Amino acid sequence: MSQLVLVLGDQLSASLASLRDADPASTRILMAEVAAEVDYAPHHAKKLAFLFAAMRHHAKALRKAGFEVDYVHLDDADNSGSLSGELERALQRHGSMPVRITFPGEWRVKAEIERWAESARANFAWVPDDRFLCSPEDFAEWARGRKTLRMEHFYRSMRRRHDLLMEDGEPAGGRWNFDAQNREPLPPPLARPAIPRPMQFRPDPTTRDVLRLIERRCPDAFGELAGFSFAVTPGNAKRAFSHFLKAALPYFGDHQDAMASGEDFLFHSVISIYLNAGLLDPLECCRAAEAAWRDGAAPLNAVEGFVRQIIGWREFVRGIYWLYMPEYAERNALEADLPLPEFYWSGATDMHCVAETVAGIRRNAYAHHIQRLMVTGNFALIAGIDPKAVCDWYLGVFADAYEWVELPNTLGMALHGDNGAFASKPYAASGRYIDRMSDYCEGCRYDPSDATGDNACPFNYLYWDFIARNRARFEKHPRMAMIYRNLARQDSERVARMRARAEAARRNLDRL
Ligand code: FAD
Ligand code: DLZ
Ligand code: SF4
Repeated sequence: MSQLVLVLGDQLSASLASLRDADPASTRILMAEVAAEVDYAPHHAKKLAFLFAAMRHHAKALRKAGFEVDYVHLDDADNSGSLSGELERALQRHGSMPVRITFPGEWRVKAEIERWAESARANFAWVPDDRFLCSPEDFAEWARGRKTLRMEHFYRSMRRRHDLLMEDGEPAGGRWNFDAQNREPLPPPLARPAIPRPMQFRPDPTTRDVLRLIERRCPDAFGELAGFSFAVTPGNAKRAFSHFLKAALPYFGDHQDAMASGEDFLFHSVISIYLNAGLLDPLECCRAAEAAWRDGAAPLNAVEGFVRQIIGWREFVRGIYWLYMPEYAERNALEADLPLPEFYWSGATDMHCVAETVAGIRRNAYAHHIQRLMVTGNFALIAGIDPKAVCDWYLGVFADAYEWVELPNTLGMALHGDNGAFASKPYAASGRYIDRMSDYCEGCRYDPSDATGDNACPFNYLYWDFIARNRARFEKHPRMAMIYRNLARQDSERVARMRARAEAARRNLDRL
C-alpha cells in the first residue's frame, strides 16, 4: 500500500477530495468509531446512531469500489478510543506509509491529528475539503479589509460566482433577498397547506446492529433512540431531499420563521444532517431547488430563501469559524455565567414554547431554525447563560451539529457572545415575538401580554432586564436606539418590578 486515508465520520461523500484520484490498489482506508468522539459532547442517541450507521454503510460502498477498508467498531476489544490512537495502530498493522486526511470540520480534531503527526513523525498532509463552495482561504481573502462581515454581502458574491438564480448578471426577480416575504406565521389548521412529514426509512440489518450498539454502550445518552428513521445512505438522503422539493419547498419561504405546537418540521428540508455528513452535496441541492423554480414548481421567495441558507449562511458561518478559531470559542462578550437549566435536557418547564422545542429535540435530534434561535437560543441569551454550557448542549443534542457550524450559530448568532463578529445586533426578543410567530402561547400557563403579574411570561421580564442590564453595551447602537427609547418611556416602577422578577428568576431558572 502506498497511502493510508482516514475518513472521518462526517466525510461520507462518494467524491471526497482525499479519495477522488486514489487508486484502490494502493490506498488503505481507515474509519473508526471511537469513544473520544462519542464523549466530547453530550450526544443525542439518534446522532450517534445516524453517524455510525452512515459510516458503516459508507465503508461497504468503499469496499465495493475496490478499496481495502479497516473499519474499527466502537466495541472492538482493542479499540484505542481515539482517532490518533487508531492512526497509530493502523500504521503498526500495515507498516509506515503516507497518511492523507480531508481537512476536518473541527479545530479540536485538527489539533489532535497534527499533534499526533508531529509526535509520530508521520508523513502526513491535509487535503482541502472541496465539498464546501468557499475555502477558508477564499473566505479570509473576502473578509480582508472589510470593516464588518455581513452574510448578505458574502451571499451576493456566492450567487454571482456560482451563477445561481441569476439572469443576465442580475438577481432573478430583480432582488437578492426575499426575506421580507418569508415571515408569515402559520394560518389556522383549516386555512393552511398540508404539512408534510420528512421521508422516513426503516432501519436495515446494518442500522439495527448500530441501534443495539448504542442501546448497549450509551444507555444514558440524551434523547430517544426509538423511532430512528433517518436515511443513512446517499441514495436515501437523495430520496428524502426529492420529497422535500415536491412536498415542502413551495411553502418553505412563506413560513420559514413560523412555529407550531406538535409540528416538529413544518416546511423545513431536514437535510442539514445529510449535508453535514456528506450524504448530500450542497451545490446539487441548490441547483435542484433552482430547477424547481424554473419549472414553475416552487415560487422564487421559497427557492431564494432556501439557496440563501445553503450558499449564504452555511458557507458564511464556516468561514467565520476558521477565520477566528481557536480564540473564537473562548469569547463571552456579554459575560454571561449562569448554569444551563435542567429543563434544556428534560423539557420540564411551564414555558410551553421551551417544553415543545425540547420535546421535539428529544424525539428527533432536530429543531428548526427559529426554535433554535428564538426559543432555546433567545432564552439563553436574555437569561444570561454561560455560552460554553449552551454551546456544549447545541453540539450534543442536534444530529447535524459539528463545531464549524454549531459554534458561530450559537455563540455568534444566538448569544451575541462573539461581540457581534457578524450579527449587527442581538437576536433578543420578548414573548410577543413568540406569540406572533407561533401558537405556543395558547397552551401556556404564562401570559405573553403580561410582564409583571403573577402569570407574566418569563421571556418578557427577562427581555427587558437583558436590555436594561446591557445598556452600556448597546445604548449607542443605532439599531437598538428605538428599544432604549421604549425602555425610557416605561414607568420606572414597572421596569423595577420586571427587573426584580428577572433577578429572582435568574437565581433559579428551573422554577420557571
Ligand atoms: P432548512 O431550514 O430547510 O434550511 C436548509 C439548509 O440551509 C439547512 O439544511 C442548512 O444546511 C442550511 N442552513 C440554514 N440556516 C443555516 C445557518 N444559520 N447556518 C448554517 N447552515 C444553515 N445548523 C447545522 O447544520 N448544524 C448546527 O449545529 C446548527 N446549530 C445551530 C445553532 C443555533 C443556535 C442556530 C440558531 C442555528 C443552528 N444551525 C445549525 C442552523 C440551522 O438552524 C439548521 O441548519 C437548520 O435548522 C437545519 O434544518 P433544515 O435542514 O430543516 O434546514
Ligand atoms: C460526531 C462524531 C462521533 C459521535 N463519532 C465519530 C467517530 O466515532 N469517528 C469519527 O471519525 N467521527 C466521529 N464524529 C465526527 C467527529 O467528532 C468530528 O466532528 C468530525 O470528524 C469533524 O470533522
Ligand atoms: Fe413561551 Fe411566554 Fe408564550 Fe409561554 S407565554 S409559550 S413562555 S412566549
